[in-house]
Parts: sequence; C-alpha cells; structure tokens
Amino acid sequence: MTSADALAGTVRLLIIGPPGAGKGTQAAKLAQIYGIPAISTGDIFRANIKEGTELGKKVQAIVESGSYVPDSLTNELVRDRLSQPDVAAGFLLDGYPRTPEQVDELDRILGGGDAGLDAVIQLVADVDEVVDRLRKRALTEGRADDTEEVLRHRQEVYAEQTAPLIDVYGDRGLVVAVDALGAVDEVTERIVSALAAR
Ligand code: B4P
Repeated sequence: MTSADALAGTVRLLIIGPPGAGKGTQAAKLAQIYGIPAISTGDIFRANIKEGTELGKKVQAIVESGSYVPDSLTNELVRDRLSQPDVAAGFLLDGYPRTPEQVDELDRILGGGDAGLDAVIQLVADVDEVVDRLRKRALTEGRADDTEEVLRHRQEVYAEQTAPLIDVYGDRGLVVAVDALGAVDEVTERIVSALAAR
C-alpha cells in the first residue's frame, strides 16, 4: 500500500508550527506524496511582492517586518485559491489559518461537516533550533524577514496569535503532533506514519 492509499479519498491537510519548523519544506514533500497542491500563503505573498502586483505592494512592508497581513486580504486570497479546480482531490494548507478569524473563515469556505479538514499536522520544534535554521536561511536565501530582529518578532507573533489555534483544532480531535527535529526525510516519514495511524 502506498502512502497515498493509506489516506484514500480526498485529503485536506493543514500544517502548522513556529517560523522555521520546516512547514514549507515538509509541505512540498507531502504534496508530492499525496498528489495534492501545497498552498502556502507566505509563498503567494512573496511571489506577489517579487512581481510588484497591487497585492504585493500592499503587503511588502508587513511581510518584511514579520507581522501578519490583515485577515481581510489573506482570507480573500485563500477563498479564491480554494475555488480552483486543482483542489478537488484535496490540498495541504501551509501557513493558513494563522489567526482565530482565519479559522472561522476557513470553516465557512469548507462548509464544515465532511468537507472540513481531515488532520492538522503540528510541527513541534524548540525555539533555539528554529531560530538557528532561519539564521542559516538568511545567509543562503537572503529572505528579508530572516533578520535577527524580525525573527524575534515573528516568534512572538506566532506565540500570541497562532499557537492558540492548536488547542482549537485539538478540541476537534484533528491534531497530529510530530517532532520536527532531525533530517528532513526523517520528519516526512514521521508525518506520513502518524497520518496513516489515525
Ligand atoms: P511563511 O512563508 O509561512 O514563513 P515561515 O513561518 O517562516 O515558514 P517557512 O515555510 O518559511 O519556514 P520553514 O519552517 O519551512 O510566512 C511568511 C510571512 O508571510 C509571515 O510572517 C506573514 O507576514 C505572512 N503570512 C503568511 N501567511 C499568513 C497568514 N495566514 N496570515 C497573515 N500573514 C501571513 O523553513 C525554515 C528553514 O528551515 C528553511 O530554510 C529550511 O530549509 C530549514 N529546514 C526545514 N526543515 C529542516 C530540518 N529538518 N532540518 C534542518 N533545517 C530544516
């Protein structure tokens, strides 16, 4: 049985964790394994900034400061993305929802019941480790929001606004917590096994 067979049918996943936990890294691998698109709001914002679109101009300063883009802009973007035909067999959300208002909006978009999320993958990682990863990325990719001061701010914003969502999804019985430390492939294997065991 393949990993995708283990999750037969439509697969709607969310990956959540502090900045630097490896969400984007794991999302790309899981999308390939399950044959579903990974939807990263961070990537969509960065692509718009790079292309100089209207949206990109609106969000550039916010993203580069490490704060969250207003829910109104983010929700509209995700609503539109989840109306595209390629999500029919499922999707993996990376970095959305990040606030309680975004959770409510996602519930509205998915319509609840059987069409809701199947599982929420929580990447668990120590702050020192993730800050170290992001410092390394600052050197290799030069991302504008990976500077020391912005990194600290992003960790704080995550702790205040996004960490509480784990309890919200925990109460729904959806959270699968996975240790995010170790080699990239090991972490992927842990996630796939944990999802198959549900
Ligand atoms: P994101 O793009 O989601 O940024 P992030 O939290 O840092 O996650 P990222 O995917 O980059 O890091 P990852 O852990 O994969 O968001 C950026 C900004 O966009 C936000 O600050 C905000 O302004 C805005 N935004 C996005 N979504 C929003 C929303 N819903 N609402 C409002 N605003 C929103 O990887 C980090 C590094 O670790 C990588 O360099 C990787 O190579 C490395 N790594 C990964 N796994 C590893 C492993 N196992 N071992 C060693 N290194 C590893």
